[in-house]
Amino acid sequence: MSTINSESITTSTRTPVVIIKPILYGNTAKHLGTKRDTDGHTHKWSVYVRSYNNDDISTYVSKVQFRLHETYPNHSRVISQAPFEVEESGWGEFETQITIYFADPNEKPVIFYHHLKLFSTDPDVVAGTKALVNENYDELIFQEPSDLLVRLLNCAKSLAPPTDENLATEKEYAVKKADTIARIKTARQRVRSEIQDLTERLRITQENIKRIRQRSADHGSSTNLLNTSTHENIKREIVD
Ligand code: SLL
Repeated sequence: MSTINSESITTSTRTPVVIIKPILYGNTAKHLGTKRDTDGHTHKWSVYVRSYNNDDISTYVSKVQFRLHETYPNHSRVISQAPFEVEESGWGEFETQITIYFADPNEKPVIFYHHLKLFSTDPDVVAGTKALVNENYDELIFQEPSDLLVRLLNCAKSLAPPTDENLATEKEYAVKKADTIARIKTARQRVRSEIQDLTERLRITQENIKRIRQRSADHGSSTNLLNTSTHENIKREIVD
């Protein structure tokens, strides 16, 4: 008698669990006004990772490593509690490597890069009256997270009620999202009509070839070889 492993049945028919957490990462920078005599620094800046909707990501993020430029002392900065942010000053822009580690050590850390921007052509930023914000939206996608991680992901509470600034950011990203979707739709439409065009040209060419083959079979010599003028005709018809 054969036995059925009930566990394998449950696993294979279960809907895969996917949890998505939207995040913001980037940097702000402010001109100091002058070049500092002691170290030549011109800007104060901060680089950060936070939740897009102001949730407390520290429930499921154990630490974030920010790899700064090697000109900084201790250039690997590890932050193990919220806010996941490094505040510094400096004189130059560079690529920061950001690694997010999760509360479940079996979950692979996520590594990405951010260009730490200091300079802008906005006159208010140049004058130091407005901070530069160079921020990106992204999503952490957890495929089949462990039960432990699912619990932690689902209990990420809001840090505070949304501020005007949060709401403004959300609106800005909603506009960007709508714009991106519209551009993807236009591009898809263009690709679709190019494919239709090419398919039609292919169909016409195939028909021409078939017609010419047929004609050459009807009029061909007994050896079934095409003479030079037939070759010329074929070429002309395919090009047309
Ligand atoms: C550049 N490739 O040349 C870049 C490097 C490095 C910025 C920029 C160090 C501050 C300090 C600092 O601002 N490094 O520790 O003095 O523009």
